[in-house]
Amino acid sequence: MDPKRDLQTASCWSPVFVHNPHLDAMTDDFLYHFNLGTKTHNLPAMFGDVKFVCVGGSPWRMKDFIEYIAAELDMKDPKSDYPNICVGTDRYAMYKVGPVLSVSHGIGIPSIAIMLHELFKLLHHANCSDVTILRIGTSGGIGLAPGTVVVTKQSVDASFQPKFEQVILGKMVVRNTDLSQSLAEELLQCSKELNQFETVIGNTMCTLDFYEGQGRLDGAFCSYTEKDKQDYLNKASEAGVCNIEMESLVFAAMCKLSGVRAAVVCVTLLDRLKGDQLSSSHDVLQCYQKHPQVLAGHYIKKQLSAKAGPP
Ligand code: R2B
Ligand code: URA
Repeated sequence: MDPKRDLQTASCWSPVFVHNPHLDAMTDDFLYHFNLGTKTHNLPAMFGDVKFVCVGGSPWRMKDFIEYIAAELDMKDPKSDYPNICVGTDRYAMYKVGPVLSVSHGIGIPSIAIMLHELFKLLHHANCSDVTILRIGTSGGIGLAPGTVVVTKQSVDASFQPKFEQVILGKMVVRNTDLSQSLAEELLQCSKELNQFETVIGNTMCTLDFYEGQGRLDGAFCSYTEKDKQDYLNKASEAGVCNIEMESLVFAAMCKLSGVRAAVVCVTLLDRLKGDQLSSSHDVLQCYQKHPQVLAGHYIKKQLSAKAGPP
């Protein structure tokens, strides 16, 4: 690997960047969808020690994750039920234990993009440094056994292109979706150490919709055949796509802009070559959804013990 292409691995002090000159002129900044603000909250005191941020679609799953990581890090507080830090809003949920922050992002690019704008400002206002961010989520797999975890090599759009396009002031802006390759390799190594479930590194296709956008045959509308669907998914597979989800493009683009090391770790809930419906039992799906949490937990524990040095 060319070290110049993976500058995020540099071990020097690395802040969370925001690139917005207008912020300097603001005397206070209210993060509306978190219901947190620089005037109303002491953000450095609340969040200054954050080193790992895990984000995922569902608020329940992110609460589940904070309970899991608290137990893994021996930081469980018998008196605390891990209150949602974003009280007074039901847009996103946020939980914290020690250096780990767990935040929900809802479904789709617009939802996660809004959350990430406010998250990066929060980390910036809190003077956080050397932050790693993981999206721990779910996806549909292509030719993989359900339960397999895919660590994203590159996030691609529905035409298999590694770019995130957004209209800003009426003009198309194209952003790079590179993720840290070294972090992806470290996560793969963690999975080998755990030896609990299959993990692969591959491309992840990010779509704007769960049904027609992912070539499903079971939406309210569909104008293509089963063969058209199979041809499309096979083309995606030939382009290196291992799984399909709905947030990784903007996640990768925004993490790159803010200079934080980032990875996308999604479990596959079904094999899309075999079907479209998520009809496995609740227990089976719950079990699959634990896989990214377990992998993130192992990675975080390993990083913290490496930092603490030998006992
Ligand atoms: C995976 O699962 C959700 C859709 O069910 C979406 O947020 C995603 O990326
Ligand atoms: N999430 C998706 O976006 N697609 C799937 O098929 C499963 C989960």
